[in-house]
Amino acid sequence: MHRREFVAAGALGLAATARPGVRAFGSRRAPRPSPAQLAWQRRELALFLHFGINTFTDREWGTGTEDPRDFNPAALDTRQWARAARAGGFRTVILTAKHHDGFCLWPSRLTTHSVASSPWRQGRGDVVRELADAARADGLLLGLYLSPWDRHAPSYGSGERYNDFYCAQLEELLTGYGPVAEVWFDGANGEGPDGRRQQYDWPRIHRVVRRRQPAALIFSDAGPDIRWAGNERGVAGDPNWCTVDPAAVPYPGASGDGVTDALLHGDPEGTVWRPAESDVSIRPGWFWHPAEDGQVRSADNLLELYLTSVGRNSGLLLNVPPTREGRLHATDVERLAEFDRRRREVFDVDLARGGRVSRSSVSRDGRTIRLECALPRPVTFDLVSLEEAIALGQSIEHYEIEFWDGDWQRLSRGTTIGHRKIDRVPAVSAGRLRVTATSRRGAPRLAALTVHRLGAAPAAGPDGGS
Ligand code: FUL
Repeated sequence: MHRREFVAAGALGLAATARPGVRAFGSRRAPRPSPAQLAWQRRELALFLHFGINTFTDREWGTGTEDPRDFNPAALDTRQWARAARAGGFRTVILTAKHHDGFCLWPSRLTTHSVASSPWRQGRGDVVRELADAARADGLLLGLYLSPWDRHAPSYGSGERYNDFYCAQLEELLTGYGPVAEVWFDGANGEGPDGRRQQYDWPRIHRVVRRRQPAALIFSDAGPDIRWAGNERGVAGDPNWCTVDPAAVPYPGASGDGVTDALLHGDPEGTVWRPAESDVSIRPGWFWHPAEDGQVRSADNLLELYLTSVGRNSGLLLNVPPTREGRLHATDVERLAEFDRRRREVFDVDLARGGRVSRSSVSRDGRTIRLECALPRPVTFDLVSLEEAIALGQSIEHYEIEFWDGDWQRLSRGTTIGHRKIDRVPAVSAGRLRVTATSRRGAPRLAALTVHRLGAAPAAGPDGGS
């Protein structure tokens, strides 16, 4: 079904039958995305780049005692990273400016534990600068991850003193490199040199971002703008609401009853708009390890991740770690391009294109809409994708899709939709489809129904092989 026709027909159907007295959103205004959050969700894909001293020591978490002289990516080429990201269909690149080991990929004035103490470019290099330039040249947005846990900083665990240091580093990053679209925080919180745990001053940290980069979105378990999806497997919850109860995950790294569920599913009654981002690596580790060169996810496996993240109303943040040379590995680059080709093959072809809404009805209470769609010819498909017009909020809480086979047969049903909900269904041939959507919060705002052919089920193993 062509998106424009569907929106028009759906909207017409609703307008014609809207009943007086049906309040659009109950008694309070439902949370809606900011324009930046909406644009973020429509971009769908971001590329994560874990790169740093760990790349050279073959570790996942450095200790903070590493020698900066180990950092020497002889062939560093951020243009190659950007090209690979673009070729994969990614719109944003997010770099680990500093990971838990405290080594800075930019020459921070606040520490000597940085690229400035390395032999790379005779100590005059700046990976953040090179990536910012490459991203701009290729029309990509830039995101930065600044680990709050710093195993090198002597002040870590001291409270205010470390917060001063951390906020000053954040200022450097947010003032020196042009626009930053996403600032990525995790809640990692280890022990400082004297065994003390650092109390992060999150309100202050957020104020730095708001002041220096008012257009940037802040990611963490606890948002405030984008929330963690609750696991690092690329599998968002179902249902997955963009709305949350902010008290359910009060700060990044919070644990306890209900936190994972709150991250996975959001909350239909939530008072804050905070869509989920699924971070997952193309390899077993986040950083590059030569031993994992044979364990890069296949394109089909990446497509599977797309279905379980974007197809469940989440963003997909896929990590592709640069090698010791400072380039993305040829295998990873090839998989990204192949992923793009497969994704387009499946999703650029809407088999319902040219279809029209032949009948539409709205229930007496205005909460349920039913649309019957006639396709130009019977088609065979095994994926159904629904989109909700979320600019006004996410409100659909039940849907059902049926196809005509002498009578109406259920194909799929589910709860919430959001930006996008993709359901894998048994392959069927049909020329007529029917979708019913219900919302307790006012007229359901379906934006699109498209159908696609995936073919053979993608492999599910992390290496794409099993
Ligand atoms: C976590 C870190 O501990 C991992 O090393 C990785 O960076 C992941 C994306 O976030 O908090």
